[in-house]
Amino acid sequence: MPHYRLYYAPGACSLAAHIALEEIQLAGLGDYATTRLLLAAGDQRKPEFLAVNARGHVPVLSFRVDGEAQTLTENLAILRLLAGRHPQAKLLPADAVGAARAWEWLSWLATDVHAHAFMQVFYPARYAAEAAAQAAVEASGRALLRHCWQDLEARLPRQVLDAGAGAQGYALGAFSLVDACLIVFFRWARRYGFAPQEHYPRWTALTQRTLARPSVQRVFADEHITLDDPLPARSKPAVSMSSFGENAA
Ligand SMILES: N[C@@H](CCC(=O)N[C@@H](CS)C(=O)NCC(=O)O)C(=O)O
Repeated sequence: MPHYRLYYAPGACSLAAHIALEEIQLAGLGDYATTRLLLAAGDQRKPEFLAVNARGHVPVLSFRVDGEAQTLTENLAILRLLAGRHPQAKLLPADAVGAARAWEWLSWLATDVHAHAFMQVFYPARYAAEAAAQAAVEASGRALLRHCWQDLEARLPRQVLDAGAGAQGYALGAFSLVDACLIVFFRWARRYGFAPQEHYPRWTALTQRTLARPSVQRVFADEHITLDDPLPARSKPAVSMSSFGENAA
């Protein structure tokens, strides 16, 4: 049975891979252990983690293929590996069009939403040196995110609102990696004051359905997170372009 190790930070984008691994484990298809990093404490920049991923990012997945150790970085690559190695876990639609729809969502979330918009809100000091310019960067990220949330809500199918939709009440009908990612962004949106629960009924209903899954319950307990965790105060003011990681997800 395949065995994995996931390097993760609580509530970070690694949460989607954590949920995928738990789905695989609950289905009896593989097992995993975790190494926890605290981004606010700078664990991602410590030599022992940089030896695992020189980019200083979670998630990282380690596993063996034919006895040989492999280390895989990048969220989408990790999700792709887990879905491809464990088709019985049904983490992606089996048909080509359905799978492409999933990647349409996943790539948009990883690029436009995470790498482009959210990074400006998380780390304005990486984009500008002066406090006023940093405030403008953050405001730009927030405006982009509001647009993303409207786009996201409009693209979710109406049936996610049906209380009786059950196992077909997810973003693509059946549960998939898309839902595992959407709950990460819903939690971030709450923490950063976008109040998605007040403005986006489809995304909220979908999140509640995803949250009720045994895999998600277990992972949230394991990471010691909830949907309602408040944002901790920044440990340092965002004043330096070399100030990385002070405002983690
Ligand atoms: N391109 C990477 C980005 C991963 C990433 O940004 N991870 C964040 C957590 S959500 C991180 O580790 N941040 C630490 C830092 O930037 O110092 C991926 O998609 O996996």
